[in-house]
Amino acid sequence: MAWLSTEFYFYKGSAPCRAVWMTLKAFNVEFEEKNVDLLKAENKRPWFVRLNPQHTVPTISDQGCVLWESRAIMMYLANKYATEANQYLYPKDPEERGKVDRMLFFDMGTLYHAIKEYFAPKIHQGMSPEQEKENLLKTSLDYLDQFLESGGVPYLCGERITIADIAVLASITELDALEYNYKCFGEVLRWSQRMKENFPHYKDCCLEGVEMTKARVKQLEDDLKKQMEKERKASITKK
Ligand SMILES: N[C@@H](CCC(=O)N[C@@H](CS)C(=O)NCC(=O)O)C(=O)O
Repeated sequence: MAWLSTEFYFYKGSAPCRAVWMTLKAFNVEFEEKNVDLLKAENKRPWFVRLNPQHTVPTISDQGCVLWESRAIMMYLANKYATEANQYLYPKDPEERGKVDRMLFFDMGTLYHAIKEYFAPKIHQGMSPEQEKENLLKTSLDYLDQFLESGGVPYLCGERITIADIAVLASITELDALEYNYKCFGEVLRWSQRMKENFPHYKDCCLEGVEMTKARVKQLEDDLKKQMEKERKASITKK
């Protein structure tokens, strides 16, 4: 039988991909990197759509098991690859696990959702975000701040890092990439600094992707400015 490896389809400029990448590293999973360039629409190519009809990254094919949805992949990797030494990343105890799952779902449905909604015009067109959508983002960051404050522990679910911290860190790196200032959420800022200092895979899995997004947004903003200037000149000439 042919050896089936773990393939990781990803794009470094994607926050959910960074979450899965950090998780693969945290559980010491050996994997093959399969870069899918979203800017070249490689995710829409027939071979990829056959693998994942939703054509999203991250996607993994783990010994033939194909999964997408970053947080589901993270839970799967933990279920499959955790050892005694790193089981704390996704505890088995139902109450402890429930708390981790709660944060994973908060990240998906509230925090990352708010980030995506607010920044969509900037990421896709280099346009300023809609101010009214910022309220949703601020509310989500405020919730996170309160969770951290009332928890009174260094990480989201206790004394040790879990996959919930990894997922939320990935979402926060999107705020870094979009140069959004979250300093006024003091607990979030301190927790994110703690994660960046103490989680060993942060730099390798996040920094390049953050810079990619920064450069891409700058390019889009410059293109938009040039386009607007061209239209302005054209309208003057017409008059
Ligand atoms: N909820 C999904 C979101 C995945 C997602 O939307 N990925 C984006 C990149 S950040 C993507 O693949 N976009 C391309 C597309 O939807 O065609 C997850 O967490 O994995």
